[in-house]
Amino acid sequence: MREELKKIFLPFSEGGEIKEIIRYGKGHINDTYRVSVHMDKDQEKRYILQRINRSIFKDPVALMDNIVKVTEYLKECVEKAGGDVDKEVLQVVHTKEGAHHVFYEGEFYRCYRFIEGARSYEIVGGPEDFYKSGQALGKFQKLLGEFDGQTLHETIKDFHNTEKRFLDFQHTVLENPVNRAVECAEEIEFFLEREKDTKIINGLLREGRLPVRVTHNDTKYNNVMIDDETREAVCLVDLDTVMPGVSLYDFGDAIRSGATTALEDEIDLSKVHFDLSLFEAYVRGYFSQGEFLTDLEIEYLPFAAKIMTYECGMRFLKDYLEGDIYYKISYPEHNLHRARNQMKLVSDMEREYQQMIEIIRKYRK
Ligand code: ADP
Ligand code: GN1
Ligand code: MG
Repeated sequence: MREELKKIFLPFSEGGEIKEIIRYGKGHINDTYRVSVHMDKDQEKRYILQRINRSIFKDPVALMDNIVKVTEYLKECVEKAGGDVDKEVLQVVHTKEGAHHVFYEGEFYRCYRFIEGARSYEIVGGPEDFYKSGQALGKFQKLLGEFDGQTLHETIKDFHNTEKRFLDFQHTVLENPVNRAVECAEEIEFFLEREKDTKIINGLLREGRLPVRVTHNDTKYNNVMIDDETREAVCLVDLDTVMPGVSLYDFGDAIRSGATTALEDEIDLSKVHFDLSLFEAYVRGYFSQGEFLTDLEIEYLPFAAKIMTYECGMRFLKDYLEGDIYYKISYPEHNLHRARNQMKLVSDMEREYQQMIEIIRKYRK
């Protein structure tokens, strides 16, 4: 255990003896650790300690302010409904001085209660699990429908502004900073030739036809905690990007990451397929939470799945073209392989678009 991490954790400590601090989870952005503390009477308490990625999150204090506001609101909702707050809400641990972070040698650290008896997965176990994940997003969006988005800061500007992301991508392609553009000409073309899709959500927003809501913005499947026993999707974690947005982003990213037959970085594309039965299960779960979307939002759900997959693939490719400065990678071509994987899913969705539309029609209230 690194002594430094122990020192960083101490202000959050609620007593007991620190037994272990290990790297935890498979997130691409922050440095996550699980802290185990031995308490009295042989009890163990666990925490998540995270170093916030400062090159991505420029204002960690504002970010934590968002998370505290949203989690306190959700906690109240869970309490009112007689739920289990230790499982169903991400809980921020404050320092003894009441701060929501520790600043140590230029870095920001925060601490959460560890959600026990549940875990997140890199790949969906089956339609029933994904159905429950759809229910969880429906519930999350419905609850946050009552939360005042005006009180939140924009933690990453233009996070799902696909139109803007496309322009940035074009710019990177032209600049070709680390000379990788030639080897990915085909991949680059794939994204460039779909330019018109990148303007659609912004167009609807500009015309005032889509409501701005409070959204999670990073609903990938490994940010959903699944209960070990009941298999309920008990909690959405990773709230760094909670801010005003469009419901379509959250539905779309959940489908992108979950309705697939392989891991996000599977290299063998013959194993990567968009899975319509998982899509259907998610839609069923999502709609089971009642009517919280407008007709136009519902109409655009298939498009949302496609455009969020496209956007994610384009972001991976851009990062590859820039020399891997954003996402954590395990080997040099990791981002390129991730991009190809998302491209395969986009192509599948384009082919199966009509079936997606029919599934939405079948389950909408
Ligand atoms: P990143 O922003 O890097 O993706 P996350 O906040 O998603 O980091 O955390 C990484 C992983 O740690 C998650 O995918 C989840 O499995 C796990 N995790 C996060 N918060 C908790 C928590 N409070 N309790 C238990 N596990 C958690
Ligand atoms: C990142 O933080 P993580 O690993 O849950 C990214 C998402 C991407 C995702 C792709 C803040 O999510 O936007 O869709 O990787 N988060 C941020 O796996 O950029
Ligand atoms: Mg995450």
